[in-house]
Amino acid sequence: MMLKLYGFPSSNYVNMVHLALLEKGVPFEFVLTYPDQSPEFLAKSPRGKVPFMETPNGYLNESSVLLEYIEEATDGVPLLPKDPVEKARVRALMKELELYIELPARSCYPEALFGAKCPDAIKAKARDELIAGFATLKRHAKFSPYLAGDSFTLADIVFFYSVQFGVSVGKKLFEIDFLADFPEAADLLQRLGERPHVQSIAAQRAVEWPKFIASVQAKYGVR
Ligand SMILES: N[C@@H](CCC(=O)N[C@@H](CS)C(=O)NCC(=O)O)C(=O)O
Repeated sequence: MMLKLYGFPSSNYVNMVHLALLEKGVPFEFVLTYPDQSPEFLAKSPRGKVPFMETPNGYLNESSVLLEYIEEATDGVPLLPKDPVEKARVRALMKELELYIELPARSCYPEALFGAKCPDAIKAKARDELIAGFATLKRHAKFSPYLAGDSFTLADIVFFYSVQFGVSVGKKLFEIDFLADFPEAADLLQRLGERPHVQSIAAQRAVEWPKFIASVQAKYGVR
């Protein structure tokens, strides 16, 4: 059975897993799916979220777990180093990006994307966390020339989606340009953006994006 990835193209988390499959050259099927809380959906993805995957041995969920599963269970271009310490270093970067950039940015995403008001206390917390998150990345990432060293890894995939999101939240909500004094990150974003698979995912996202924004606006009662 071919692996199936369930999700929609406007989701950063879905795109990370989608990009890993494409970069590895693993055969898979993309099944356009929007999250919901129905019993049928929750039986496949227990928190009602995408992405999730169907494997020959059942369903799996959580993007970081899917990235690791794809790496371990399939052939193709390796996206993690073999050496346990080097591998742990890549995983540390992935975790820092998720916990300290993606998640704080996400806490304010309705305001960042379409102006629904985010409570001030949450905004203040997100601002502090994002500042610390970008400082962490600056300290830890190698940019030589990829995030964790000389080869493209899963950390570059998480970096590409989470950092762009963090930068856009910084600009829209806090008037902070997190790339202004971080040319290495700006340069890596640009180089990653030129990869053909990144561009094909971006093209699919661009088609769906207006519809996605309209649906979340409806959900938040904006406009
Ligand atoms: N921790 C999850 C987060 C996934 C996530 O938040 N997905 C969003 C789409 S970008 C979703 O399905 N949201 C629906 C919901 O929260 O009800 C992961 O890494 O897979």
